[in-house]
Amino acid sequence: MDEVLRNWSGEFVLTSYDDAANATMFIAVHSTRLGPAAGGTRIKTYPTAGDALADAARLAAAMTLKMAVAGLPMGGGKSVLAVEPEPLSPEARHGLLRHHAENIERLGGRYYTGPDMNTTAADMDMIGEGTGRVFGRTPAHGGSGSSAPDTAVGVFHGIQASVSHVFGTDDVAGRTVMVQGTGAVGQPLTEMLVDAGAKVLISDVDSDRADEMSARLPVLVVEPDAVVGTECDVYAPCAVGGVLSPETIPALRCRIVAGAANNPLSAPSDAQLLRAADILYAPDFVINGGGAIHLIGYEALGWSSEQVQRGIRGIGDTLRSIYAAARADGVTTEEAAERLAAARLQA
Ligand code: NAD
Ligand code: PPY
Repeated sequence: MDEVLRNWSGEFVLTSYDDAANATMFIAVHSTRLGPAAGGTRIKTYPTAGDALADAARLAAAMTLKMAVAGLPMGGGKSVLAVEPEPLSPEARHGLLRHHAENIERLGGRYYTGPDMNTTAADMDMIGEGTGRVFGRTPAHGGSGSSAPDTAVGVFHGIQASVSHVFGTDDVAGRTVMVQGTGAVGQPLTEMLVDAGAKVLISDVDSDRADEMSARLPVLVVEPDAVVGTECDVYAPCAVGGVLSPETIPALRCRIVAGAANNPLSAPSDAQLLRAADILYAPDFVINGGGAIHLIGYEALGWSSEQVQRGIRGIGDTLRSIYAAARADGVTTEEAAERLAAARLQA
């Protein structure tokens, strides 16, 4: 844990333990430079508490970049509730989320939460019983509902911008796209790609999900362990992080990586490996910003749906300028995106 904190550029971490749920709780606040920190609450099982802290710290840092690049007046934070492998009872989950709400209140407005992996709008309603500092509640509880469909819209614009950079036209018709993970983001993304005439391959470790999609859409199902070696124009990781590593990058048979997954690089140096392999990489904190634009736009800035959609379309334009800057400066797209974020953070 000390190594994680020594190498982290963030402001502070609140830690606590929930006895009833047997859960170690972290709220990592990376930066409040542009406004109060915001970022989702992830419920997950980790090998050690140190791994959970490392995940929270890295995800919070990515939120700082995400807000800066999207031009949102918020900083970066993330919460991780590290649970045991056994499923939580509904009572223990409710108690854990209420405890989390108390911790958010203790931070006095320096951190706002929202949904992330394994948390839903209904979970945000429970957090909302104890704090108003929560985005993404159900509309019945005054929130803007799930941000996942708008995250998918942003990824779709990002795929178009990436295809345009590599192939000279942003038309995805006839392009082969591999969507890894057909969950809350992967499903609507697959539907948009099919509507636009792309050849879509899907994969999910939950085979029922993949089968349900292939029964109603013209898509082909790929086994989870075959995703990396599958030939395609665009690989869209929309499941877990860490899928791009020194082990997987040499096996990729795609021209573009552009998907929703947070932290798909196993380490920052993987961006260099992708560049050397002539694979265009859409930085995660740029292409998956649609959810943050939805949550902050509707709930903190009072935007109309036109304003939110304009913001989400901007993801494509931002990626185009990042790709142009990376080419002009001879750096990775990750480096070009980080420079854009740094300029906004210093302004
Ligand atoms: P989700 O939990 O709804 O869906 C993830 C899907 O991936 C599930 O169906 C799961 O079975 C599948 N999966 C897990 N491991 C897999 C593997 N190895 N191979 C194939 N499938 C696998 O999550 P989501 O909300 O769709 O989010 C997807 C990713 O996008 C996550 O990394 C999340 O952090 C990121 N993200 C989501 C949002 C949002 O608005 N939901 C915003 C920004 C980033
Ligand atoms: C993410 O986009 O990665 C999130 O964590 C979702 C989010 C965005 C903005 C505020 C709260 C949660």
